[in-house]
Amino acid sequence: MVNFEERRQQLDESQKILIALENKKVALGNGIFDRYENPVLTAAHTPLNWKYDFNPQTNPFLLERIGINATFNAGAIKFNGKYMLIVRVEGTDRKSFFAVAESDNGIDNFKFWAEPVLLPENDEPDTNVYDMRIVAHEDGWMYGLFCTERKDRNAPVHDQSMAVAQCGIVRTKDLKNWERLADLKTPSPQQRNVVLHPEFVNGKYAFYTRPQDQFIESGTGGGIGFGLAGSIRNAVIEQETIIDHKQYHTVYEAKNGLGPEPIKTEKGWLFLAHGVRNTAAGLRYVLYMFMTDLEDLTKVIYKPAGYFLAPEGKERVGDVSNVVFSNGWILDQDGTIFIYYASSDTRMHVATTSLDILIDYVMHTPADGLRSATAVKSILANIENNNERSANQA
Ligand code: M1P
Repeated sequence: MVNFEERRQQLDESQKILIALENKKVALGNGIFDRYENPVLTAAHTPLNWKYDFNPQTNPFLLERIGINATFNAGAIKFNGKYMLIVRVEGTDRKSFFAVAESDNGIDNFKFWAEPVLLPENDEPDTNVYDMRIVAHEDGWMYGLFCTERKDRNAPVHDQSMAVAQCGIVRTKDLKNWERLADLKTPSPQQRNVVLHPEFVNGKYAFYTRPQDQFIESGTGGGIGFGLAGSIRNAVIEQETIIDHKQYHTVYEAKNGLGPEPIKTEKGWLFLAHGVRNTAAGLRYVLYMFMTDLEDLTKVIYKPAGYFLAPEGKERVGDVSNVVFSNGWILDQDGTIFIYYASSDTRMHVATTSLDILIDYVMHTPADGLRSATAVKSILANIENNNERSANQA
């Protein structure tokens, strides 16, 4: 017979140890960012109170009654001096929902708030909600843009997987009370990875979109789009302009999508996005960066070749393996940037860097010449520079 109290204490103790774990930088990275030894959030970090009925009468074996499968794709924001993650928590029933977790230093000791977010619904209820980008807009609200997924009404009876993804919008002042606004309307039949620009553009709300023909395949759509809406309560984008296209033989060949909201720098707006390509082993998701003009947000002015961050080691394995995905980062006043990314749709990690380093990275990393020969020429130019420098020093 199970010793109820003993088991409860063991569960409590093991979770306390997990949450208290100190996170250390992995030594000698590529100089562009630092990885950390431990994930910042896993399914095991979710409160035991969500999962266990602690009444010995109704749960004499102290069984887990509600299973949590994964914690990933978190939006991020600094609020009241704390690093807040609005996490996509996924139950064992495949339903995702949002929950807030906070940390004092952004690196470790992330702790979930006592209750998950019960998101208000519109007339047509969401079947699944995920991947919130939380943005402090200059209008004074924090907006959460997320994917709302519902069954495709036109799906034939034999197909139970056809879905329609659209962008849901909520806003809050305290991350506790959420006001649901109308879903975003765009010309595209499918939308995921929609992000609100933090400033007004020509007096309008500006959005980054990702038009797609189908739920998974981008089809004739794809690319990171940009559009304006006069209202945020009933946001309608009449016209989407693609600012960053998917492209043959790149890491964003199959599709791409914006990550968190862009960061304003003196050189331009800095973007973190994900790129997807297909392989014999399935889709591979990596992160890449680019910068747009300060005045013309649709004009990409710098774009380093290839990926910025790709799944490594244990990150490569999970529910959807070979995936990294980021929809949250935080810029501190001292210029430190905390990049929150999920690996393989399973757990959350942090990488740290600085604004100066990322600006240097986007401006001075060679662009993709789109051919093997141009890749070799970049290396040869680098060797020549190094040789010249060595010769001058001799
Ligand atoms: O499974 C990888 C990712 O797939 C989707 O991203 P995208 O719309 O760019 O293909 C999303 O479902 C995302 O949540 C998930 O991490």
